[in-house]
Amino acid sequence: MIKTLEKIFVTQPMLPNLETIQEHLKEIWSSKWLTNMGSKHNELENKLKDVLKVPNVSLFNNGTIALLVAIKALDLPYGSEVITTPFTFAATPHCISWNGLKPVFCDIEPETMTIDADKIESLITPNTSAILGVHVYGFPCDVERIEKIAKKYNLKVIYDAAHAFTTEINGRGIGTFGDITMFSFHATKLYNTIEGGCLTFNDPNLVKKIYNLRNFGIQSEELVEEVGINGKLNEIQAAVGLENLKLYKKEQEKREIVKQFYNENLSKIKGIRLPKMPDNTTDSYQYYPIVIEEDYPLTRNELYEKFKERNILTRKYFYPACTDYECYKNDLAVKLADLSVVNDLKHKVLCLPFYGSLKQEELEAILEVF
Ligand code: T4K
Repeated sequence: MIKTLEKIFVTQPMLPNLETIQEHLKEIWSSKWLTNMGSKHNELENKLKDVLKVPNVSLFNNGTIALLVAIKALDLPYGSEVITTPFTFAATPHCISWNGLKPVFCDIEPETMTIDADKIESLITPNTSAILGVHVYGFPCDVERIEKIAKKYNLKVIYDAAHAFTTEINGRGIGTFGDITMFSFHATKLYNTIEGGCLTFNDPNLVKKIYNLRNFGIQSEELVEEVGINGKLNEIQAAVGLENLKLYKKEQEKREIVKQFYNENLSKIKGIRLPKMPDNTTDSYQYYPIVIEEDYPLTRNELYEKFKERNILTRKYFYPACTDYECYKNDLAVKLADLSVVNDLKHKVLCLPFYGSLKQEELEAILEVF
């Protein structure tokens, strides 16, 4: 008998103990310093360098503004083309467009669902200035191949690591690849500051540039050097971030148990494919995507509806693909592009509920739906 449960969401935020936040609030209230690179903000920025294994971290008020600034900081020629993936959240191509650049959409790999490095070169033109890869669901892009292509054609590389908090390749922090990497700390992310995000980068010359761009381009009281924006993270959110830094490993451990439960049970079901993380890579535990193949008795949409009837709210990340959006679909390059893998997988991927506080009876109920 299938039970109807309380709603089960695709994710639930990790929340610090309320008393610890109240302590932070008292300190913030008495200091009267609420934002603009305060002490909690700076402490968090420093701590994140170790957590992410990167030399430079710049905190932001959300991942989207961080990505906008990352692209802006690289001074790409206005109107030039940035090769990216359509299998991502809207923020990725929109940040390219908001910078006055053109997103050129490349197909994805069937296993990692990241940008297909084999198909990038055929999209390069004299007008290409950068590659923007997304480590979707925490699966890493083929960073080595992308670096080689970028070197050969003198292109910048930006990574959207919104889903890849603490992912490492051979022990190296994912935020050290490419010119600049963006992480999101939105409430739906494993590690959150309610809203927030950061940029990581190796080049010390970018420190001042990114600092200025995040703060209206202001260098000092009487000097404005850049066309900047307001990307600052406030002290209350930084406090949430500091407390969540103490909790994220435990949350990852709990998600590992959920992952093992799913892996064990779903690998036995014909027609359900479990995409595999490359061997040398650590999981960020952000999402648990499955692929509903043709030999499963239901389509992905039918399975999604069946879950919904039972109050289990899975998500079709990323359907529609960005190339289906009204603002991109009529572009001639999109109409002519080979996007066969994206156009197949966008109908097949489903993200299952994935968070540490999922109870055993909820996991059993999820399994019963298959
Ligand atoms: N690049 C990529 C690849 C991204 O995935 C994202 C964001 C970005 C860039 C941009 O980063 P940010 O600017 O957001 O930092 C959510 C998030 O809003 C978005 O951050 C995220 N990607 C995207 C994949 O997912 P929705 O529209 O699915 O969110 P929503 O409100 O439907 O939430 C999903 C579920 O999470 C809810 O059903 C319940 C749960 N939830 C959500 C919130 C907001 C909670 O339990 N508590 C909450 O406070 O976009």
